[in-house]
Amino acid sequence: MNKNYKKGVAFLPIIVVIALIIAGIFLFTKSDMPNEEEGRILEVALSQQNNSGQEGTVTITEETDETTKVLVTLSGGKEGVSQPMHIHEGNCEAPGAVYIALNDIVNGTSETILQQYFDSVVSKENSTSTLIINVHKSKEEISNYTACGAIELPIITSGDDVLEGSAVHDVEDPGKESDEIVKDEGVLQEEVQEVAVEYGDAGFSPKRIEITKGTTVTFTNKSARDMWVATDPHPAHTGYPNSSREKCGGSEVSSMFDQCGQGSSFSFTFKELGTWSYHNHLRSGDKGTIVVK
Ligand SMILES: [Cu+2]
Repeated sequence: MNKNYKKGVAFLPIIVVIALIIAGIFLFTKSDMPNEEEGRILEVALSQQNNSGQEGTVTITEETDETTKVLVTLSGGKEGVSQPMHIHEGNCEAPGAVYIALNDIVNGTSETILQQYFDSVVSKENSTSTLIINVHKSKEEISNYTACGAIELPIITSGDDVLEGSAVHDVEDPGKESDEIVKDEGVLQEEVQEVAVEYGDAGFSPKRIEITKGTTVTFTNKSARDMWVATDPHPAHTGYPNSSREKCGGSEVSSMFDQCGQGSSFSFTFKELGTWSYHNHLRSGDKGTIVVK
């Protein structure tokens, strides 16, 4: 019996203990995950901008009928003045494009019922940008911002009704990899469901996968060719609901199963049940199938 072998045996109990601890953490985390029936709530604090003296709270609530309610209270506004507000990409210092328009704030409150899933309100698919909620001074002075707050992901606790956001941006290492991680963690599932599909020289692998609704599939190009993942049929890309190659570059891109251009990876969250065949638009004979159950 050599020395190294003995060493290995001595370490065995330690390895078993570590494995048990990891299993324990996993089980604990799982039982702590929010239940879809519970209805998630995310609160975002609005801080004043440009010395407006306005501050408040946005409460985003997941409703049981697959809609999402956005309730806003804001102090310091002028009576009777309508203040437009939106969810933007970017950050409070440099707001980007408008993502979702909310109803104007009048006399300190605004309520908007959005006909879309909670997840798609608090995070934007296929985007690594953070989202912010922004209040404008008035319709006339739309470029003057008076209050702003960032939507921070992921939602990490579920013990109480109110879930608190926690930014993961500072925790991860900077760089492209971390953007991916942030984006993936931003997908708020009951359980984080992610599946990887590789595109190699022999095509997509695995060629067929079965997933549950809400699963995010990430396609990664490991081939020598370019990859542009798109729903069948080629070249129209109209198979997956709401998809069409003609709509690439438009506002509905995030809900389309179409990469809309070549890239080394593409992540898409499947919310529609069905059997969805797809192809590499740049080599349409390379095909795959995603079954969403
Ligand atoms: Cu195509």
